[in-house]
Amino acid sequence: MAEIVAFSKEGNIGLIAVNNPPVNALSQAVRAGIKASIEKGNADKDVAAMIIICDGRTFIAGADIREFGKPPMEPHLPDVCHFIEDSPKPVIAAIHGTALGGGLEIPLSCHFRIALSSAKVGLPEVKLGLLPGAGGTQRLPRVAGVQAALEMITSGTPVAATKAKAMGILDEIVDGDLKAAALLFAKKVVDEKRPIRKVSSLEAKADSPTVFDDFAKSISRKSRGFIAPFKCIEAVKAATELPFPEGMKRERAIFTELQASDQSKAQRHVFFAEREVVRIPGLPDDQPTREIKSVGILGAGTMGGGIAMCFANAGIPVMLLDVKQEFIDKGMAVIKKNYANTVAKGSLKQEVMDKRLSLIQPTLAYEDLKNVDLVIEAVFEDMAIKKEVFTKLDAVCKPGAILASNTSYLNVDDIAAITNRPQDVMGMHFFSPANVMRLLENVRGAKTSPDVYATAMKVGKTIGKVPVLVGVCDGFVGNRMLAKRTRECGFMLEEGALPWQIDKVIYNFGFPMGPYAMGDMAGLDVGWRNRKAKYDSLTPREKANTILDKICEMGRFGQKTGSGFYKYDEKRNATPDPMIEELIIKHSQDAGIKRRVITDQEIIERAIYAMINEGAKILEEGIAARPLDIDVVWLYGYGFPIYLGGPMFYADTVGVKKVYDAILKYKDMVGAEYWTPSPLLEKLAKEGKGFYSK
Ligand code: T1G
Repeated sequence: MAEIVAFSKEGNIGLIAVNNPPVNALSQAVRAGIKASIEKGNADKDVAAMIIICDGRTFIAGADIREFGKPPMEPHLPDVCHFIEDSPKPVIAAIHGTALGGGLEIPLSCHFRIALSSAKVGLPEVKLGLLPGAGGTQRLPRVAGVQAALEMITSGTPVAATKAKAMGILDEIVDGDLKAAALLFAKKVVDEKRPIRKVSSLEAKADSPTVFDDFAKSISRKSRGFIAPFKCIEAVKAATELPFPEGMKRERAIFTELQASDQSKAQRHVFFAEREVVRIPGLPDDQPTREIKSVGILGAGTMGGGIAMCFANAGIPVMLLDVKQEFIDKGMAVIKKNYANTVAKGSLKQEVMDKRLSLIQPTLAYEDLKNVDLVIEAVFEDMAIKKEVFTKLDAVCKPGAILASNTSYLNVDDIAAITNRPQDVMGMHFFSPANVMRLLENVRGAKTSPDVYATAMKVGKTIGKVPVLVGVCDGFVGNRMLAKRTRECGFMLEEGALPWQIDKVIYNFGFPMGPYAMGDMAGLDVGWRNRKAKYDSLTPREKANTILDKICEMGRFGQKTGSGFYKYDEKRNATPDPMIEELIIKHSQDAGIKRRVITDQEIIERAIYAMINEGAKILEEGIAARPLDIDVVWLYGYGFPIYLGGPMFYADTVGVKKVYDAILKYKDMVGAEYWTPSPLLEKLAKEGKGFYSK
């Protein structure tokens, strides 16, 4: 087994090579190995300087996140960094790939830093609910300045090597053989007797007395609800006010506090869940999949066009089919406009837009789909139409082509049954706007073969989505749980709450918008149509809750009609509408419901715990294989706050027993048909366990 940190010599230069696949994370062995190698180099009289370099695809990608929450083991990373910086012989970091977190803190404690031009450096700890805990908040402002350090540390966004050099983080950019370039650089340092430069001996100067308050204000919107970004600012501020050793103590204190916080535990959970979710329990990691070299998309509407863009963006040719030329023209115009907007914003080059557009081939003929490897149908949500389309696809498409429906709730098994290839049929449910939202619910039918849904998971990753494998039921995972939140919010309107109160509570919980503002944005007619489609399956109380019907019957469909639950000015700014308040109050009177004060806490419990209970049922039924699948659906499809980790992780944070007790309370208050605890949730509560208990 190759050494995890190997020390060797090339002439009078000591080479410290880290080899800890897959990303050279700073496990205890790596930390100890680096420290031991520095000792060895300093003890060797023939060594004049040392280089820290990494094998594999990237320089160190940070502390080993898997070690968090476990008893910390020496040597601690800050001490390793001090040890490097205190080396009497020059130490040079040679960076390739992505030097992230502790992977940049190590170079910052070195005396010189060089990188390949293709490299990136960053401090993404804030995305884990942390801050750089090995001197990053103290050294980065000393080399790059306070403003740049604040931006890098609170955003967590890596910077390209060229920009990092301009910021003063890197001393040299090299190309080709990094090791050879590093040896050359080291020899220069030695021959020119360049003095040892300790970053900690530099001064971090605040650009203005209000720079920290101003910066906190500037991120308040995008960092709403998060704790770590504002703690990062505190730590950088300390670098300008305290001597280095005290600043390090301040950084360590804040890091320790954040590491123990619920938010960081949730964000670390999300980091791993997003990677684990593509692994299908029961299928081998090397499960064979089908090659997808070209795709057919049926329906050039909003969804079809967005899906077509996803594949074109990944360089996969698309045949975009619709039944009328005018639909094709409209769809292509929307795609062009979307790309043009991105080009105008400067985040896409014109030639890339042109390339992507050239990959989307519009057509009116099913015949043009005969050679594609995958078809995704995104036509009207009507079973009869879907069956007609799949009958045609079954006749035209080559054997082995995968036929997928983008349906958001129709039964995929019924669609598959209309074809002669049910094993090749499944659902691929994108979320609108499909070219933006990262969630993809891959719906495996009863007869879908494993290599088909394994292919869909792989394709999902290829087009930059976060794919989750789900089973067939009404609404799959996301919309099935959303329906419970919608129901409870609708009941609370009848019982005493108003739309703007509910929206405010759900917004403050951490969602981007409350349900009523969201409905107004999506169009109330969509929800109204769904309600009518499912009317027969509703309970008497759900049927009698006609608040949405009354609003829609007035033609108030939301933003697009100037009013819905809210009224909108010409800039679509929403204001509560007294007329809606009167309508709701009259509805309660007519329904004989005595209105009462509904607390914010009750709104959270009834909206979120109803979803958690449904999530537990989804797990019992095997519609989702793991709680992390449900969390990922809600994090990436519905904007569930990342710092709460998703509904099932949040249930564990609150305590499943507490959730269970609340469900029993609402069972009495609202009724057993809505609030009977799932057997799984009851079992976990009684055993004092959580959904993630080992
Ligand atoms: N620790 C442990 N495992 C890690 C890891 C890490 N830092 N980074 C990645 N992995 C695993 C990952 O789970 C996956 O495992 C495999 O490596 C490939 O990752 C004190 C406290 C580096 C850009 O936040 O951003 O330093 O699923 O699929 O798409 O200040 O990984 O194969 O079993 O993501 O090529 C700060 C996190 C840590 C960087 C590569 N560093 N990693 O992306 O591969 S905190 C980070 C990434 C810290 C100090 C603080 C990405 C990547 P598996 P992958 P990728």
